[in-house]
Amino acid sequence: MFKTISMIGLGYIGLPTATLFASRKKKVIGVDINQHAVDTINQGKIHIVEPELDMLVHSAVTEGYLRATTQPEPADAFLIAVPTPFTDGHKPDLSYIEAAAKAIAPVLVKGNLVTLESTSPVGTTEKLADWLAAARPDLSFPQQAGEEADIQIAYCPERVLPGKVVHELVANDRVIGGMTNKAAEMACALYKTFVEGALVQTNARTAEMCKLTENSFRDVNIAFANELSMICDKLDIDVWELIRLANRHPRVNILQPGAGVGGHCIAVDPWFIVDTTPNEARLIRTAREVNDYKPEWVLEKVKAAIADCLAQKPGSTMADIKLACLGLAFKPDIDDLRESPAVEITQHIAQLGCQVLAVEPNIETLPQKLGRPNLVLSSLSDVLSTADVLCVLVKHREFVEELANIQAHPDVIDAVGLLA
Ligand code: SAJ
Repeated sequence: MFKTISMIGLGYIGLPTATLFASRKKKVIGVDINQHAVDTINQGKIHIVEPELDMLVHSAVTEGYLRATTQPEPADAFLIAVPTPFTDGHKPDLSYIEAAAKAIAPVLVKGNLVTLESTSPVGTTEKLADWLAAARPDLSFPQQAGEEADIQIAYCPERVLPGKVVHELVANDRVIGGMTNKAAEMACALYKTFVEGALVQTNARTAEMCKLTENSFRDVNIAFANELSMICDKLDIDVWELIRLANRHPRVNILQPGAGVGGHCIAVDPWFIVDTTPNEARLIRTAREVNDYKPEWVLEKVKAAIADCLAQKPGSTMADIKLACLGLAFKPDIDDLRESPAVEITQHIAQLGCQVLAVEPNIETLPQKLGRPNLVLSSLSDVLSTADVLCVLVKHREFVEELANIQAHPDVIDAVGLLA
């Protein structure tokens, strides 16, 4: 049914998905507005970091199954995996989806399937259908012709973990939300090309809500752990021991407190629910607020430690204090610093005026936004002997391996339970 597949958006989800179709010998046309990404992919290389992906892209391109371009071309199925960020005030920004709809509309033909993969507020698939219908009055769409529509439309969210994308794209179950039954059937047939997990059919609105629910579930549970960490600090109780003990109950499974919630999904998606149903989504909103507050709370701990250092060294100034931040990534063992609470905390510490030594084993140079004279990238061994205070912000493997040495340091703020 699907000889040619077009993927609109070749980012963290679009490129691996396009490549898996190509690896199953489908002709795949990848479309992206980023010329650099298009050129890199056409050379058989990748512009993002994801294990296994480089080899897969290289063979897909050299064998002629995957090709990237900036202009959409006709295909049997179109998948849209473009960003859905939020604007100020936590309002979802659907402009990338709208632009993708306008870009593919001219090349649609009767019999095509369009599936949206981007995490989206409930009702977005219907909006996509409206944008397409407005651009192509000569074709019929599900909101007009239902099962008989010329173009069928479905919502099929991804649920893969960065760092394990290739494996999880193949292995995870997938929710397939059709605007019609026919759309769901067609989308199932499409994803069966490479998905080994179950393909579970529902309607588009439920599938949209399902994606938001999964990430909100995790956010609410992390917020519970973060709130416990702040309560326990007040009560002088070791939260890590507390959670270990509570989790011995057969029906209790508390997640881990940290420096805050980062990444592009869990800290964003719950706002899409809050935005649509602000009066009802009270717990989901509060969880977001608790998690967003956690970096500020860690910063207060750092300020108190610096004040202690200054008190112990009479005559010293802020510029004399050396503070090491262990970890910058948004979670352990990845190099991704975007939307990272550790970066946010490190920036604020640097603004205090002390010398900041950032230790991030997964990067070679500091990103531009961290470029300040009093902030340098250092090695763990250096900071162990030179820093006045260590602040552990991410539980990277390299820090766990050096646990004994970190533990031996006289002044450690541990936001992630490394020492627990
Ligand atoms: N975190 C904690 N404590 C924990 C677990 C996580 O503080 O116990 C923090 C992490 O340090 C990180 C943030 O939460 O800053 C998010 O990390 P994560 O590993 O929970 O999730 P992501 O953002 O890498 O990926 C999530 C996943 N969703 C769920 O687990 C429900 C993934 O399956 C989704 O596909 C992805 O969002 C997405 O694209 O939506």
